[in-house]
Amino acid sequence: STGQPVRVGILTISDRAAQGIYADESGALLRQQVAERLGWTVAHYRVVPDEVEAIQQTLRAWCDEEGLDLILTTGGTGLGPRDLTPEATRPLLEREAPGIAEALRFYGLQRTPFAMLSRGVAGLRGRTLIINLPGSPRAVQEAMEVLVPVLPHALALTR
Ligand code: MTE
Ligand code: CU1
Repeated sequence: STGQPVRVGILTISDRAAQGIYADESGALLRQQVAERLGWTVAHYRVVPDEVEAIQQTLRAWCDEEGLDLILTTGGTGLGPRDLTPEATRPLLEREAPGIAEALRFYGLQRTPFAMLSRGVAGLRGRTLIINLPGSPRAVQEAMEVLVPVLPHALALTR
């Protein structure tokens, strides 16, 4: 471990939030949970539309230039024609961590069968751990219940 503060990026992926049609509640919730429950620094926060180029540009910059420790995305994991977050994320991962995505779906499935509709992926690009979360605030809340107890150990391994 480096002793340096953990730096996190929060990326909301939503056409409507990017257009300002509604407030980004899920991103706000993630920022709050990362700060309050994990005590980590939200170094970057951005809202982009459901477009592969915009998603990949942000992920590349935050991994390759900023060297963030963790990126949590929210939204764009479902079955809609513009749900492209997994397609944008997967080719950037150098090593997948499928157990993280499996755990999120497993926990969610015990609360709603709709959890099976999320196609989110997780893994490492360099030393940056990237995790796709579904878009709704409820799904984000449930995902953080799974992730908060595990992330400190996960990042102790990458740092
Ligand atoms: N996972 C949990 N834990 N709780 C939820 O309420 N909602 C689901 C699913 N995963 C949900 C969840 C729903 S309704 C959908 S459509 C998919 O995530 C995909 O959501 P997204 O397209 O906003 O990423
Ligand atoms: Cu849904």
